[in-house]
Amino acid sequence: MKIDVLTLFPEMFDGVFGASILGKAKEKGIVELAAVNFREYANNKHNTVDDYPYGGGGGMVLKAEPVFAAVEDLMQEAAEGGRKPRVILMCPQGEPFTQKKAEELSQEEHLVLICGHYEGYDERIRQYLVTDELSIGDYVLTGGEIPAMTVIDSVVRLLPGVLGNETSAVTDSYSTGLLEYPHYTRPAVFRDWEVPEVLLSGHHSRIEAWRREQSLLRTFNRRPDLLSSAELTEKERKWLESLPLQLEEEGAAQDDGNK
Ligand code: 9D3
Repeated sequence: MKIDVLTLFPEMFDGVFGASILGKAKEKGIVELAAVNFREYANNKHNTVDDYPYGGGGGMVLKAEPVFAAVEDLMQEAAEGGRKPRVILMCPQGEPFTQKKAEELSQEEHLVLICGHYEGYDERIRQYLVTDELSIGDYVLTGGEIPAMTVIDSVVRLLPGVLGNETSAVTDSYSTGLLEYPHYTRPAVFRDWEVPEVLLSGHHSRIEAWRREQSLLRTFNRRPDLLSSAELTEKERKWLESLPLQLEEEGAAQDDGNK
């Protein structure tokens, strides 16, 4: 896979592209990552990439020309296979980025991500160049670079050969759509705080039942929005419907599960 990022701040990507899993994926030749300064494609004397909005108002608008020139140049460079890249605009108005979208993008050969720091992009970039618009969530950042890093990180870890077996992306797809249960390791008592008795019991079916219940409670308390698409048994659904709000996760399980 080839991933190009168009940005006015390519140096922001130096650390992220070089370190850890992404750095290794690059070394292994699984992914080619490049941060490209699209100011290099400005066709005017002062290398300007933005201009005042038609119709007036505050803020600057990113011009169409340098973005089209940069994307078209990158398309030609990577066009050997004849496949068109996904051209992804990082913007607050974009579709919310999800794991499903990461899986979809991980099937592509070439991604181009466009990052801006502007009040807006010339609308013709959206209309005639971009294939996807993505936001990473409902909070305001200073630009699209950190969102682009988020998308790249989540896509690259899905590429075959990037993760080891223990942390394999395949394990993700075994996931239940629920939040994870609590984990504990040694010592069994730390500052008077004990590990739940059931985990020390060696009773595998009871441990499994406790973990399932903890996952359900945690999801119920923290992310009830996930429950509608989680894989639940009829019994589990009925049990969740019977719960009061803000049930204590650990205590509730001990009261409910171990008696
Ligand atoms: C007043 C209008 N603002 C939109 C909410 C202007 C604006 C603020 C911040 C325009 C761009 C930005 C910079 N953010 C991004 O480019 C961005 C972003 C984000 O801020 N949050 C979550 N996802 C994304 S993707 C790109």
